[in-house]
Parts: sequence; structure tokens; C-alpha cells
Amino acid sequence: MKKILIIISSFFVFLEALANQPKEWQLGFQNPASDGMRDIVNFHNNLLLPIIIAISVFVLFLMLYACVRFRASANPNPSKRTHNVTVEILWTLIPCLILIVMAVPSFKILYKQDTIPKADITIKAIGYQWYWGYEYPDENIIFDSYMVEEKDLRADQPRLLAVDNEVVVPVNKVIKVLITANDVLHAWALPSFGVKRDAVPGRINETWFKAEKEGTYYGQCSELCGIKHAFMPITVIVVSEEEYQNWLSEARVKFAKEDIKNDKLKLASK
Ligand SMILES: [Cu+2]
Repeated sequence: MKKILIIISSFFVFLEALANQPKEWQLGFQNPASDGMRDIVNFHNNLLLPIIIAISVFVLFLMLYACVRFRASANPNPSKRTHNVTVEILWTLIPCLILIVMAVPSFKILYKQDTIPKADITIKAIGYQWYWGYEYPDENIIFDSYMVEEKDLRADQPRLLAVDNEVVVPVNKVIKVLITANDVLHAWALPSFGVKRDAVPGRINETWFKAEKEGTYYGQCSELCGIKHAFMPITVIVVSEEEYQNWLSEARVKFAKEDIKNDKLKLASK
């Protein structure tokens, strides 16, 4: 049994290693690029998956056993029994214990995600119908990020995931993300970083991540927000500190924030 579980979970780990963005026929999670996501993947692969498989196999066994053992021809006079105290206590207690076993590591991960370490960089993501706007409040930078249409895609850009202006952050730095929306509910989600938070008009949610590897990471709006919900992707490029400084000096000019009071004015100023 243990061997089968190891084979099945290593299959998922193998698939995971292939992915830096969603892949065709992908099973399991995308490749983790932060400590938080690694916790989630381990929790899923090493605890949830074995429990799910064990319960499924057990229930299947019970059904098959009942079908064969208590079939009409083998059991012409069925039992009239309606209660069995021992069985009833067991099928209440065992699921409770399973839930407790799952809850402890689950809460540990939740609280770890909830505690934001001292941030090196703060960015603000604003959901609009239907694109994301970004702000680097400490750098006087503000820009919009639209999906690249299929006909305009470069060879290295994935369909429905690439954007015109990407979020750029340095590697191995704590990035705090403030998330809000301008019109309806959206959600800023980036699977590789284990990040997903609702973007709610009129309030600011926060989350954080620390990317461990340079690269391009893709996410999508994850709250059904309207007709073009599927077309407001999120692209984060993780670069070295030096490249980040270069990007900053360009972005401070290109995306200089002009009016703090009204985000919409920046559209007119382009
Ligand atoms: Cu949305």
C-alpha cells in the first residue's frame, strides 16, 4: 500500500517539475517558486492525497464486499438489524480524527501565510473590468496591464496569460501585495507563489510572497467578474536585484504617476 502511495505521489511530483505555467494534461500543482507554495504542495502530496486515496479505496472495498457477500442468492434471508452502537461510534469518531489530523498542518500554513514579514517592496494590484492596474507606491510608478491579443503574441508568450506591461520584482525579496478593485470583485492569484486574494472594491486586502527563482510567472483573475473574466491575466517577472534597479529607473520615467487622486487620469495622460 505504502509503495503504491509513493509511486502515485512521485508521479505528481514529476508532473509538477515540468510546469512553470499551466501545461496541457497537467495534473497537480504548478512548480512552486516560494516557500509558501512548497508548504501547500507538500501538504497536498504527503497528507491529503494519501488520505483521499485510502478513503476511496476503503469505500470501494466496502461496496464490492457488500455486493458479493450480501447478494440475494447468497443471502436469501436479509438481516433486520437497524442499529449497531460500535459501528456508529466508529464512523463518527474516525472521520473526526481524520479532520483533526488534516486541520493542524492546514492551520499552520494558513497562519504562516497570514503573517507578513517586513516587506522589501510593496506593490498594489487594482482589478478593473477587465484588466489589472499596478502601482509601486514607494516609487511613484503606476501602469495598466492588459492581456496580449492572440494575433499580437510573440513566440515566447503563452496565449491568454501574457500581458503588455508585466509586474517586475527582484528575486529573494519579500514582496507585499496590496489588492483592491475598482468596480466588481476580482481576485489576484499566482499559483507558483501560492498567492490568491480577493480584490474587493472599497477595501484593501494584503498578501505576500518571496520568489526564489528568476523567471516569468503567470496567474489569472480568480473571481468570476464578468464577461471578460478569462482575459485579465497576471504576469510577474522575477529578476536579479541589478536588473530590477534598471527596470525601476526606466519605469520611473515611463510609468510616472501623475495624479494620486484619480487613477483614471493616467489613461488620458498616455
Ligand atoms: Cu476579474
